[in-house]
Amino acid sequence: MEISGFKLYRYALPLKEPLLLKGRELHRREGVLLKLVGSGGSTGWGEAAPLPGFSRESADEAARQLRRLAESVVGCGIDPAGGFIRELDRRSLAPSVRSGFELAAYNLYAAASGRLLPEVLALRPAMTLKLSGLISCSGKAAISEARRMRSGGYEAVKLKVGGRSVEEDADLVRSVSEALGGRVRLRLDANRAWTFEEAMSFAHNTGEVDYEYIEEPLADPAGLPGYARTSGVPVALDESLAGMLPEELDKRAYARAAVLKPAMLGGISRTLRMASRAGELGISPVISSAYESGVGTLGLVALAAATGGEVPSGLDTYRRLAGDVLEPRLELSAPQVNIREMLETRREIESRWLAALPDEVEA
Ligand code: OSB
Ligand code: MG
Repeated sequence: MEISGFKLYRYALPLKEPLLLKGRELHRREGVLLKLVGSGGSTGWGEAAPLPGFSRESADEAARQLRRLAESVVGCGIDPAGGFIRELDRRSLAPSVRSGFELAAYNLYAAASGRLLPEVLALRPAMTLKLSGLISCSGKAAISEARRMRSGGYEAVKLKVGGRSVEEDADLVRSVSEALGGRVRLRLDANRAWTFEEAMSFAHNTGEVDYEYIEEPLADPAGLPGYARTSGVPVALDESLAGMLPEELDKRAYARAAVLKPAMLGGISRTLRMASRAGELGISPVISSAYESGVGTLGLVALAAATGGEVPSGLDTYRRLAGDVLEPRLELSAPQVNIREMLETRREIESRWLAALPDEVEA
């Protein structure tokens, strides 16, 4: 069986509230969907959704690259291990494009071989998945979110810091930690907001708070090993992993966790290699989302299943979408997911949010 055709769509999804990302406000989530069609009639969907403030490529650029790539694989065999995933290494593709294409290709292969996506990604994928909750607000709202997640049974909750003064952040971390009540692991994410001195001051101000790790505390990541050593704070890598080869993780064994986002790393195969290298080094691999639609999020569910499902994955960005391209929407509002049930649910692509990109028009 071979790839016999493809179709590209742009989507724009409404958000429950505007997203604040590295100082910009995002009012709609935009991206590109790719549908690959196999000669036997199977289809595979993928999503390229560069995130403003995090990705270098625009959605327009992603659509252009995705079209060129899809055109070049028409007529090729559909087994991803059979060549064309490796072939992708020879092209310079934006990470979200490679990610979206690989997802469509693996989905097509899974559909044509009558298997679920996690089953083509791993020999023995997990069939239940743990999720972490995400708190991106402040003050009373953050405390009540923390209480809700605690009583909902979450094992891990992530709180965004770095957007306030260091003292305010430390106060918020303390009160969220109290609201979580000791049994829920607290993860923090500063998104490179601090100087070394600010990060040290944060460490001193939260000395008595027990948290699992803090992602990317430093504006200058060169200081991370020194910071981890002198402060004793458990550090996780996220932005630092963009463009990194799995072998390069070896020099970063000081890290407690690696936050793995295929849209930033460049796809499923790289994310799988990164996760297994991290595991070998004692770095906890955390599959995480970046406000993907349901199509991309299902890919993340499959990846998390393929990498074990035990480390709570950060997929709570899905909750921020007020509409989705999948109908029915994914059910991700509990701390545990039954993967088989989720993946075997029949879903349609909701055309309301889509615009087809006609072949003759440059995207
Ligand atoms: O820094 O981890 C980040 C989402 C989009 C872009 C960057 C980040 C995120 C998240 C994902 O926080 C949610 C999670 O990790 O739980
Ligand atoms: Mg992060």
